[in-house]
Amino acid sequence: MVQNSFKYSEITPKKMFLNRRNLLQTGLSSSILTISGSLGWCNSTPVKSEWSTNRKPNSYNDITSYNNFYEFGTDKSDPKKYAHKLSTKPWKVEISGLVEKPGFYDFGDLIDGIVLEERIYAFRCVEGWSMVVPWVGFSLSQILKKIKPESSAKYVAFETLFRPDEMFGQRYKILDWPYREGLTIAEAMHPLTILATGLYGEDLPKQNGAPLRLVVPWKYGFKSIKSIVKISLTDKQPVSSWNKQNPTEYGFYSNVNPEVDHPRWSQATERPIGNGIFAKRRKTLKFNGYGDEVAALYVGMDLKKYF
Ligand SMILES: Nc1nc2c(c(=O)[nH]1)N[C@H]1C(S)=C(S)[C@@H](COP(=O)(O)O)O[C@H]1N2
Ligand SMILES: [Mo]
Repeated sequence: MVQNSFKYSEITPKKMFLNRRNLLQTGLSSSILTISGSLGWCNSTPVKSEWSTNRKPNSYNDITSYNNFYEFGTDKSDPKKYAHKLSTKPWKVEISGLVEKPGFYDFGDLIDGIVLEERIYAFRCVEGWSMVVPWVGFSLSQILKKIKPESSAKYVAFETLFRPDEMFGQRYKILDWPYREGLTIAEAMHPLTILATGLYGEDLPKQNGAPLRLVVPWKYGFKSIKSIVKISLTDKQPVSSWNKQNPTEYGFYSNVNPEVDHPRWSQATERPIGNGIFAKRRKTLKFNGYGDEVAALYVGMDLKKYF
């Protein structure tokens, strides 16, 4: 295993401590610790992946207490208060559509063998706020390789679970539930597109979309769908919940673009969360600063039309 990577079972420092103590108690410590040492136990803190930004991450508190997760209410403080009601064990993900290996995968089986990385990404919400988040995750392309899309597949569609007894927001017609999102195959295969399973080196808190959520850093935050239970490959453009709700305000592509304003507000600048309400706004960068990596995906497209 390479040095700057670590596996799902190894990311929680608490868990590692307990494992070691168990080993010590059984008296098998020396031999097993030697083996596991070579598997990276001593490298529990991942170094930045090559795709990470140099910008300073927001605090754990900022990232986990200022959220959009309408299934748990529309206030930024609601998800932290109510997301604990969601049960995430067991967790199955349905893989369907134009793939060679469809099925209901247990979360653990789906990510089995995949090496997790820390990806520090800029994150820009369509409402005008932004954060920097140290995600733990892996390129979505790794899952796609496992499930083998057929050549006719042109898009990847995602769905959040529908469970109104645990997610009280789903009892109200705020959106046409379940929350849905989609990407083109090229976007989904891009190495910057990740499925996150954690942040700050720990399992994903429920308010941030446990146990598995999408993160597409050059797009507005609403594309980064949380608590995914279904991934399907299609030949038609999938439903995107906000696009369906209000197509004149939210496009399918939703690339961060300071040159294309939202009909009701400018997208030229953003408010970084965490520095107080009077903090200086930042200029929003095209593709959220990831233009060198992703602009090639949209060559020849009119981004005012395909917003
Ligand atoms: N299922 C689901 N996913 C969702 C949302 C939601 O309401 N439901 N909100 C989106 C929006 S608008 C944003 S900005 C991000 C917020 O992610 P964060 O709370 O981890 O910062 O989640 C996105 N994913
Ligand atoms: Mo958002």
